[in-house]
Amino acid sequence: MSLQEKIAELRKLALEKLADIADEKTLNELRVSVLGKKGQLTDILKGMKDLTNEERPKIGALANELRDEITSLLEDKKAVIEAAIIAQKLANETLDVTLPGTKVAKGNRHILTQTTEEIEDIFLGMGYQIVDGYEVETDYYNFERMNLPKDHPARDMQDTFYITPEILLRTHTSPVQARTMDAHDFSTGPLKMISPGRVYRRDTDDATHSHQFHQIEGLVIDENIAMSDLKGTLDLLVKKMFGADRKIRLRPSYFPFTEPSVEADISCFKCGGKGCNVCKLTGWIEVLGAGMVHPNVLEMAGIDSKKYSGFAFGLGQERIAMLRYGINDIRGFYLGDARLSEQFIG
Ligand code: FA5
Repeated sequence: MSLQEKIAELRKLALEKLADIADEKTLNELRVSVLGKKGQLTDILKGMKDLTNEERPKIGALANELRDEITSLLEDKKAVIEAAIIAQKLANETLDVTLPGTKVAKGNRHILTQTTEEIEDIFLGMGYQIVDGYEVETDYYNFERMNLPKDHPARDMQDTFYITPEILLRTHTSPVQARTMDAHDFSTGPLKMISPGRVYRRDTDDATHSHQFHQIEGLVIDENIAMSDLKGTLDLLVKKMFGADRKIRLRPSYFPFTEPSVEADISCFKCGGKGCNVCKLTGWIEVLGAGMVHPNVLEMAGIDSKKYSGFAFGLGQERIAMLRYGINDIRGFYLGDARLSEQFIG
């Protein structure tokens, strides 16, 4: 076959292949195999050395023509393939703006946070200030200033986690009472405060006890504060939180920092008062301790106990939330299971 025929044959084959190609990779392979340095055209042109001087420029011109033609066809094909890719992409990515959007999951405050904030609102409405305390406390404020000297047997009721013999994780929010009394200037008016926060105890965990839980301390000090003020305040709190029909029971109790002292129970949400595993067969769940501030506690803060009196209370938010929402195991609050919070949107 002459070189001229070989070039014509290569052209025919290249055009046939080109017609079938639909992707860039195969297109590139064709370019390399026909026009590349080691391609078929170069191979054919190796035969030029055997041509006569007259034939050589003719064949050279034919080879150049073929190179130009194939190069231009390859470029055209490349443009067609690229346009097809873009068209395909556009078709795939078509947006139907009428479709409903993907829902973004909204976060929700933990049920204990909601309970705390609700109680805060009730007391803010009665003119109380909200005070922050320290979770890491001194033995002095946690116990001694609460009328619990070092050897007092009632310390056993609130055994805790000690960091040093003098520094501990507070067992209750009551130390905030002493700190607030120290800071209060009675010439500006009565002291009315609540203080929410985390407390810690070496308690055995069960359905209603946790070694870490939340309390809200309340304290009112002024002239002529009486037990009836405490009762009225607790009554209002329970009615606002649970409704007028929920029963509250005050029973005499003992706290070294109040005299007299009471404990307040609310009728069990699960059995309605008949007795069950949640209320330990008593029909009641204890929610708070309270009483009239002990004169020793006032005097230790430099407050004249002949002139001033006050009441204080400490309630457990977990117990309040359990009663309110019928949650029957306190440990559920701390598992971090979002399904709990999702039930109580607020
Ligand atoms: C006290 O902690 C006193 N500081 C309360 C107080 C304040 C009395 C001011 C008088 C004046 P008590 O140990 O009873 O008291 O705890 C108060 C409340 O915290 C309980 O009624 C209960 O609701 C909650 N509580 C106590 N221990 C636990 C626990 N381990 N787990 C969950 N809640 C608890």
